[in-house]
Amino acid sequence: MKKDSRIFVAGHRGLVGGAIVRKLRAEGFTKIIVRTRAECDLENQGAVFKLFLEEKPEFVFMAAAKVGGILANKTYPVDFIRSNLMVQNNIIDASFYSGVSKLLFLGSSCIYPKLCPQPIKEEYLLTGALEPTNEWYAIAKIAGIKTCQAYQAQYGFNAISLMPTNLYGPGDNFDLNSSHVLPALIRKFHEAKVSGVNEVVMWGTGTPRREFLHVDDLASACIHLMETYNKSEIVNVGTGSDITIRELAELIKQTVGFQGEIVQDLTKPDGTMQKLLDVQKLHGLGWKHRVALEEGIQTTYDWFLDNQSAFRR
Ligand code: GFB
Repeated sequence: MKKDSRIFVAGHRGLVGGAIVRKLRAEGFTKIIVRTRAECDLENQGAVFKLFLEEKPEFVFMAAAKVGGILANKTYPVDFIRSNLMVQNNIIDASFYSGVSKLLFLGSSCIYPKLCPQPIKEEYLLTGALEPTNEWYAIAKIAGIKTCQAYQAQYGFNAISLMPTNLYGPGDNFDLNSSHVLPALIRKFHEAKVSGVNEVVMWGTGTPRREFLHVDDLASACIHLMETYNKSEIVNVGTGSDITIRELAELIKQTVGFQGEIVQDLTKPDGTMQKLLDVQKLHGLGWKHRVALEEGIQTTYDWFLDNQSAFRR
């Protein structure tokens, strides 16, 4: 990419898209194309093709997706499979037909089998059954990977696919029903602290393990691999270490300064017990994460405090 390359970031208002735009601007890229949902409904094929033919982007970061935590995925399977299939097909097709030089597609660690050796290597994809709570999203993302690989095989279109682990950071979703665990617990501990409530509810047993990558690190990896990686095989993007949900809750409790008790809601699903990514391939491509979890939780809490009016119930 040149500093004046035309770069489209799909999903720029989301956690990932926002971080990619911030990073591109910080690195001096000057022609970053973005569109709100009102300006271009990415589920509408005609609108997406019109945008691509008018704007002629050279590079595309595909950070637009219908995302959510375990409860949202379990509750709205139609939304997760249908919207993601429509959006990614429109963007991948329009990228190829409008002459984009390179597309970066973002999947997720949930594409891997529920039960597979840990840490998870890229070649474990499609070797076993998926985690039921998010198989709809996972199938959509696997279809996106395969579509990129098909365009590369049949037409030589330069489309690469990255598989990030669980993400967090500024711009995250803090809605308690649809969010992921880390932002949800930040909000729960903070609201309990300020309201004097003595208990915070943690979903499930707290025994599942999760790996957490700060979204600014992911943005850095996306730009690095957009510049350097040109194969269709998928690449995991993570930190290579994980903790239990209970340990995460204790970490967030300490960061927020909550003094009360953590109680379990066993009516909520645990989901997969572990999904630690093997990051040897990523490290071999010259990139490693920088933000430590403790530091990332603190800066994310700081961001939440500065923006919490947006999340008031
Ligand atoms: O982050 P999370 O919603 O998604 O849940 P997944 C992770 C773990 O945290 C589960 C527990 O075991 C939850 O039961 N947990 C504890 C909580 N308290 C809470 C809480 O207050 N809120 C939430 N949300 N969880 C997602 C997939 O799975 O991973 C997505 O559903 C995506 O599709 C994402 O792939 C990366 O990590 O289980």
